[in-house]
Amino acid sequence: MNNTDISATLIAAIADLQEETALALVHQRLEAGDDSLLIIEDCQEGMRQVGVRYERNEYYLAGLIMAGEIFSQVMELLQPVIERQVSGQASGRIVLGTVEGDIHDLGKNIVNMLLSCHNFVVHDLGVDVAPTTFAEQATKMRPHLVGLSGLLTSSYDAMRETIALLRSRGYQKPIIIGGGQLSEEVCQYVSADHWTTDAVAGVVLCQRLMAEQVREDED
Ligand code: B12
Repeated sequence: MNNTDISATLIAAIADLQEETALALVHQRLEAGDDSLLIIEDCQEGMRQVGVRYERNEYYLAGLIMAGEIFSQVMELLQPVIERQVSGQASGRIVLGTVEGDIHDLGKNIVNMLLSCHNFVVHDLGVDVAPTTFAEQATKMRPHLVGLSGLLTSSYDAMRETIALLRSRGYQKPIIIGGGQLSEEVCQYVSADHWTTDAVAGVVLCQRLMAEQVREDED
């Protein structure tokens, strides 16, 4: 199988909830020295297709749960490999969490892992985090960045409320939102500074924002 075929086969295996096939393909790609971050991208596309099938009533809640379990197992295989490969210079502190009412955490956990690999100190508040908890932790930890994750449409109001509270309590540093369904419109609606649908792009963004803060501190 060439690279395009194996990538398409992995996407299809996740979309079809074929756990054993998906895990075997991930093993195969790791053994072939394939980039772990590209493997995650393919799995993310498979998960997106699971979501589409759920919307079409081809899958029910059990399908989402199954997909979540497959993805967690894939991450168990990939995490040690990524932790060995990725490293960077000392960076800043970030408070991260999934907003109130939302329990999706697979994406947030990837962001946590990648940021930690790049020497960010990540305070992960978990899922279904109340705006007041974000605000209290931001006051206590004095992070350089705050990251909010949310995958549900209903999470946008929770993000908006969280950001309004953070700002009203005097937190002035950048706030980034992440999640597969986000857009520029959502970013504006919730008054976030930045948004992303991709963890790797999110890490690059965090590094840039940290570098800007270091430069400002030097001036
Ligand atoms: C797996 C899954 C679940 C699992 C989650 C398991 C878990 N531990 O997370 C379970 C079964 C719990 C679940 C529950 C529900 N789900 Co669900 N779920 C999904 C599914 C299929 C995949 C999500 C996922 O993990 N993707 C893979 C990860 C890696 O991608 P990601 O989260 O986008 O993260 C990436 C980036 O966005 C980014 N990122 C994420 N966060 C952050 C934060 C920062 C700071 C940064 C920088 C980057 C970043 O980095 C990640 C890696 O690149 C999606 C479909 C989809 N299109 O996303 C539906 C989906 C999100 N779910 C949906 C729904 C409706 C539900 C339920 C309401 C179903 C129900 N009837 O109960 C509940 C809600 C529960 C709740 N209160 O939160 C809908 C939401 C629709 C909407 N518009 O609101 C979706 C879109 C499915 C669909 N198309 O209808 N779900």
